[in-house]
Amino acid sequence: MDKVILVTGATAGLGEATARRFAGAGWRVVVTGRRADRLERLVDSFGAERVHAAVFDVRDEAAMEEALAALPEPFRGIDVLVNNAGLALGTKPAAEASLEDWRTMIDTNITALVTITHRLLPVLIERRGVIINIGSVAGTYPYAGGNVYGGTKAFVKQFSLGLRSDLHGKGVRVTNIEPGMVETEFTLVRTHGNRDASDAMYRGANPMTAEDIAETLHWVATLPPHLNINRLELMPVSQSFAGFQIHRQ
Ligand code: NDP
Ligand code: 8X3
Repeated sequence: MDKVILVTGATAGLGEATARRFAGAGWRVVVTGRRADRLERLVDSFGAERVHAAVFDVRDEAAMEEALAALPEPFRGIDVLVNNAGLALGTKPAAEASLEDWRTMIDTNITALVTITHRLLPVLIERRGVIINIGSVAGTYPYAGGNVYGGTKAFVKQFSLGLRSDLHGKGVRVTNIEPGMVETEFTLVRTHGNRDASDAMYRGANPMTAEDIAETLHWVATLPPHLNINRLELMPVSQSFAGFQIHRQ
């Protein structure tokens, strides 16, 4: 297998499960993230000929460029880009939310995502590759406290569709994956490290697993090249929709 996939945010959750799924299927995998020890664990599990660790903060364009320029030759021909690195910070209503948290979400979920996509588009076009962006149900359905997080994921959805238009005729596929609740470190990060709140979120909910999403990504990436999944929304059976809220005088 000479196919290469680059997964941003592969130190935990969806990204780590995706890296394991593809490496296990014989792909070469470039894993990225800030926590080098976790990336090294993936290299140890699958071997340096299969997994390459590129340690950088996605918001640091110079560090990203340095890491990509230093990719060993067998990992340079990227066929699949998974834009997964991202986060939510906080659940407070807009007027009480932290502006710094908002900026961190925008810098990570939007600016970094478009930066690495722009950087890798030439190789993805050359290889008639696949771009898989990790959006969210929060990009379609608003909920209280979702404010900027939902806004960033709405951007990711529309950017994905726009990329499809711009890549018309080039054979590059683009998919926006839009998961609902998946048990990962997502809520721990969102609550700034509140383990009890994170455990409470998932307790008894039978959420999706990171492996569920990794399996879906593997399916999307290995479909016949004439077939494009534009958007794919997934939820655990335990999650559904609620109605509008009405404030009465
Ligand atoms: P995790 O917190 O478990 O993983 C997030 C990953 O993103 C980590 O590998 C982290 O790496 C990486 N990351 C975050 N910020 C940066 C940064 N500045 N630079 C580099 N890497 C970064 O969460 P999930 O796996 O759940 O989240 C993955 C994606 O899935 C996100 O985009 C999230 O919005 C989305 N999503 C999650 C859902 C859920 O319910 N869990 C549902 C819908 C979408 P490190 O900290 O080591 O740098
Ligand atoms: C994560 C899903 O519903 O917590 O994107 O916003 S949700």
